[in-house]
Amino acid sequence: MTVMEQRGAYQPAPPPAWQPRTDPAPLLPDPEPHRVLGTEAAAKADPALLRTLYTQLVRGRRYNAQATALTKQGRLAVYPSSTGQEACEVAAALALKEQDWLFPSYRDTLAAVARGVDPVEALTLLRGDWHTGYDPYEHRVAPLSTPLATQLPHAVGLAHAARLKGDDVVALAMVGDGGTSEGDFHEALNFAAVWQAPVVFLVQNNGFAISVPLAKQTAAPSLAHKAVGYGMPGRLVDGNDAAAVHEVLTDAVRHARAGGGPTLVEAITYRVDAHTNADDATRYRGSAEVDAWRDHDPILLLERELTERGLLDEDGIAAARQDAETFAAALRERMNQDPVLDPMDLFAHVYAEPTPQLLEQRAQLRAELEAEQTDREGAHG
Ligand SMILES: Cc1ncc(C[n+]2csc(CCOP(=O)(O)OP(=O)(O)O)c2C)c(N)n1
Ligand SMILES: [Mg+2]
Repeated sequence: MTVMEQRGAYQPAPPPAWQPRTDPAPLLPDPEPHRVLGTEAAAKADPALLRTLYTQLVRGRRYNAQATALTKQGRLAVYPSSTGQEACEVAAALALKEQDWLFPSYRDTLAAVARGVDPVEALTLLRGDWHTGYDPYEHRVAPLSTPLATQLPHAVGLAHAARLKGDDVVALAMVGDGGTSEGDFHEALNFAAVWQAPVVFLVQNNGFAISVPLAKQTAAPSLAHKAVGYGMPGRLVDGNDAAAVHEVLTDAVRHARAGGGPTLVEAITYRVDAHTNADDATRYRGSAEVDAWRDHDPILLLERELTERGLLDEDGIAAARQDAETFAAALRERMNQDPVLDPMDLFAHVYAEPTPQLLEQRAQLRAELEAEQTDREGAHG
């Protein structure tokens, strides 16, 4: 059969199924990162919220410094600091309601703490003691995820399931700029948009994935633009402007809660410290860049706004610092106590039904521990 003999009228355009299904224009991120502090919009911001953000940011900065110091004292194995990123960390926690879920990455201990997780329990993983030292259900904070982006499909699954059950739950999942190159990022965003799951993705674009700068990570116009390809809105926000991050995340959470589906938020921020205490950032970036970001520091921005509006004075600043010192001192004291660990716990919570190999190894370890105990008693007796 020739083309001329085929039945039907000739249609140069493909049938409707091939037409774009969504107008991409409303999904596109704003051309410039959204800002509140230092703009006219700040006058509308709630003073109580700004004060809370300020206190939490000051405390968060001190928490980061204390945790980093604990690595040097051998009390923590490793700490990925969020110094410079405290606005994102705190705003993420405050944007959620009690019944919602937070899905943090390894850098987001502070977000977990700002949501109420015990600061020592939040560091258990980084101490090398337990995989997750806190009960994820208590404050609805999923385990800090070290494998990049794996927390994102988990967040989508939880949010989708909650929606099917009719529960009023939104999941907020945090990921780094490097994490957006992972397959899990793609799968999570695709499922979230197709299912219209109540999820908010917060990408903290802190400029680096260890030593890899953003320019080598992606050729996308921005990370927020990636949202459009999946059919969800992308938002771009100044990640060091705590009021702006809080506003954008609160809007996205509200949108998700109302059945409007997921949003991808890219917060432009900067990792002031090295990747972790084990990394030397001077090998791949200059101090001028770091200094430029220090001038756009999240605490500085908030302090300037609050003092200019007469909402904060020297006493207020001193009180916030004192609160942070008290918090850090309590953390330090508790972290300086040796944890009581039972080696037999190695075999707990791995499988619901332990494998024969695990049972054998468990018996072997128990026998060794008992032999050691007998030796010790013999030596003392
Ligand atoms: C699946 C996976 N691949 C590689 C790594 C090793 N790794 C740990 S952190 C990191 C960089 C991640 O950068 P980014 O997502 O920007 O987060 P940031 O550390 O800047 O917060 C890499 C590649 C990992 N943890 N998981
Ligand atoms: Mg990064």
